[in-house]
Amino acid sequence: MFEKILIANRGEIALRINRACKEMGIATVAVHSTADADAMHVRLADESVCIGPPAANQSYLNIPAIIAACEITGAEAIHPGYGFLSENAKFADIVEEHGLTFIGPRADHIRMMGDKITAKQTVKELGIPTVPGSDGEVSDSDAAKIAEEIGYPVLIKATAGGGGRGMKVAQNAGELSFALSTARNEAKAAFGNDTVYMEKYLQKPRHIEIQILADSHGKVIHLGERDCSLQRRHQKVWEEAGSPALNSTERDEIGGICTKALTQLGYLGAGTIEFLYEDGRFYFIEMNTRLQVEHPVTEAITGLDIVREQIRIAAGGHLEMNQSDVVFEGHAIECRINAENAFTFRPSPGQITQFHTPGGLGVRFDSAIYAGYKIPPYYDSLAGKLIVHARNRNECLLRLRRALDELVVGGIETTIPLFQKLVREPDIINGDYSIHWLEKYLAKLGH
Ligand code: MV4
Repeated sequence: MFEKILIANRGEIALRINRACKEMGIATVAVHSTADADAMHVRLADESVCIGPPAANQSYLNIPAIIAACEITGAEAIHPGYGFLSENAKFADIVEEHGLTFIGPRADHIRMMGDKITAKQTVKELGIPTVPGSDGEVSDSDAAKIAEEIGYPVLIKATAGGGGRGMKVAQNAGELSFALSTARNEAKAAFGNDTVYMEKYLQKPRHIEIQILADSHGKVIHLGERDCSLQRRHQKVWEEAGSPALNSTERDEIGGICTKALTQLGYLGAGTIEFLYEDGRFYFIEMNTRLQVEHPVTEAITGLDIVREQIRIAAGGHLEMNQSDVVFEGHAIECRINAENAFTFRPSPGQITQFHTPGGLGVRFDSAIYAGYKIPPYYDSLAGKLIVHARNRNECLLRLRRALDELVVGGIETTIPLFQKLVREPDIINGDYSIHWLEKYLAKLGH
């Protein structure tokens, strides 16, 4: 096992990784920008190294500085968390070239899943269901013919995309050439690559993703699904495990398809296969080759520590459990407490004047903020995650109401008032929502 790990991240996820390391007897190194000198992740790690000025591209994305921090401190492995360098295949290669271990998938798999056309073709060949569409790249000249074959509405997506950028719907043949050119222009501007592909546009799906763990000895297991349909502008707001829409037969079936596919692929580490789910059918959209923000809801219902498993896998260890040892108990919901206005989502960085976290049975609060801490304006606005677990979904919602009432974050605006309303909405209580529900709801409120 590693003796010392460098955590190449900040905020709540750096604390989450630090906790797993401490429980495994592993020493930790924090890295930080000059804006984060008084951040909690720096205080809790055994050692810390300043790696640059506030701007992320000069600090948390500064590969030479992070490699140098490993060499100075003698850290043997790097956990990248999520965001920043976590899905950067070049970084994973550089880490390994320096004789260090990247705690994550192999660089080739990160690269493969980063290209959405390659990802889709690969998983399709491995038996994962995909959205009907163009077989790979679509040219301006074939587009109309392919669209007629699959039927309108169609969606144009960028191969370098993800997270919704460079995506355009064409409702009919008349809208096709405009959708193609705007998708290409956006993709070129955002990613320097104007390659696009086409899919049938699913009108009212849910977003359901499967959590996978794979060790270096060929064992792959799934930890069930998370329903992340409540999003605004491709930012998840509320996540649940399990999905209110799935039964255990459907869960076992899609989980089995995913584990079989990733076994054949020789995948390593934690991964998430994202699907759209509509009318009882799953359609692959993307695979994430990292630890995800919403991993705690899966931990709550399985009792597993996903970060601990990532570290054990990276050190060459065996997964301790078989699929039959994974038992799903109860229901979990996560609310993302952002430093933002609850209804406009306008960022609200600044000083935390009051802070009180909820507690009690089935309540977890993952956060790096503290009373007196000043949230800097340079990074994302996630200030904390409230995760609630109970024996069933109804009890989970009641517990969530109670926990939200205990939570106090003063001095800045947060998304807490939004969750106070959501837990009282009939559609939410009934689990009756698609990927468009939250934006429609906010529009109805006048935002
Ligand atoms: C789609 C879709 C409908 N049909 N693909 C958005 C981000 C990217 N990961 C995939 N996305 C979508 N792909 C087809 N064929 C609708 C979306 C989509 C979406 C997906 C998940 C969660 C929220 C979303 C919000 C708008 C659109």
